[in-house]
Amino acid sequence: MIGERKRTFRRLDEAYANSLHVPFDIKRDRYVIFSDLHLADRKRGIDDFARNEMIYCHALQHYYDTGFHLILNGDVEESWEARPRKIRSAYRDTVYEVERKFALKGEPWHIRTWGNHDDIWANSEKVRKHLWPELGPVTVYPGVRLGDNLFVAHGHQGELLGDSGAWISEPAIRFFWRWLQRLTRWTSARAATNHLIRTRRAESLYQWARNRGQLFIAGHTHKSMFGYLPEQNELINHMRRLEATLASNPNPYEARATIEHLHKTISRGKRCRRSGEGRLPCYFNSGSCVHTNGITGIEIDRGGIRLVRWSLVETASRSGALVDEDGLMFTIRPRILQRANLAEVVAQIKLAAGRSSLPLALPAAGHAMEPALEFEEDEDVHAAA
Ligand SMILES: [Mn+2]
Repeated sequence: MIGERKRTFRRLDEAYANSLHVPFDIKRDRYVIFSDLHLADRKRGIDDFARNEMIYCHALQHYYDTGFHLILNGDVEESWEARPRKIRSAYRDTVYEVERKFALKGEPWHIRTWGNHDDIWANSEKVRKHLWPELGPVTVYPGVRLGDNLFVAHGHQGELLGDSGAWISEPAIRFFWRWLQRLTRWTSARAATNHLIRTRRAESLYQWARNRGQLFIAGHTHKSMFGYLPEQNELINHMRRLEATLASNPNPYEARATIEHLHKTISRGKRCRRSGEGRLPCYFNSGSCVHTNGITGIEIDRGGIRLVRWSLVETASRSGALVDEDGLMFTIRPRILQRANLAEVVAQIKLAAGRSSLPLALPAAGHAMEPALEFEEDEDVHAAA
């Protein structure tokens, strides 16, 4: 079996080659990117989105009113935990209603990519059956390219356990794999909850972006990122903490593998620093829409790139305020967490790619991809889980 990094690179190359390519005007275009809504059926314990529903709808309406294009970058529906029909009826009049406004304007005003939790959309029949009634005739892609230097994809590609078995070529085994995952909820949101897996994932996505000379905007890890990776100190602290608690770790095998990986990453970082290579601002992550209070997303706005958070903020003004059970008044507000000049960031990435001796050739468009999941989902199996 090949390593996770190699597989990630191969999978991302495939997604890139099969992505939607949209012309991009850096000076004029406005895009907002959200991912990881994990819409389920509003049941407690499964549906973490429900608490942010109002914030999300409010934010989307704002972007619609101000002329933004919308990219929903994977894990929109939590199809491992709930049936598409139930998700649709739970959010028909709110989430889908506001998304439909973008969809009605057509591409590229509305673009969707699939992630691991909603990879049923890799199957166009399923899209037709479940999304068309809510959104009209939309297409879901493995990724989207804005111009020649910006790439948006979910970021689960090539992950050993998070890629939902799409890497298994035999349909019957793939089916069994998914069934097992549902039954045990074993790997569900694994990358999202385990900090160290998340760091490892981010590192692979970063390396791909760097090697390919792309500004890569992902989701999947639920950890928002703005053009850089965790500092060395943060990695060293994690490694030490993990080493110190190894004896009581419920997953010692994984912990040991992670320590080894962190060790390699830290030494590589030291080498980079010594050679003056530094870190390139090529990896961004929109975070998620299932934070405890609020949602995070990435705005690409007329030459700027920003990481924003929309949340409930306490207010003293009664007008337009939302009131909770305790009589506290709230309003929904966006806050810019980080911002940068997009042209400068892209120039930096291109410069580094030009200097690099790594092969930068991209696969030709139309490069063969593995077929979408063909099997019918067994809904009874899921009900039993
Ligand atoms: Mn994901």
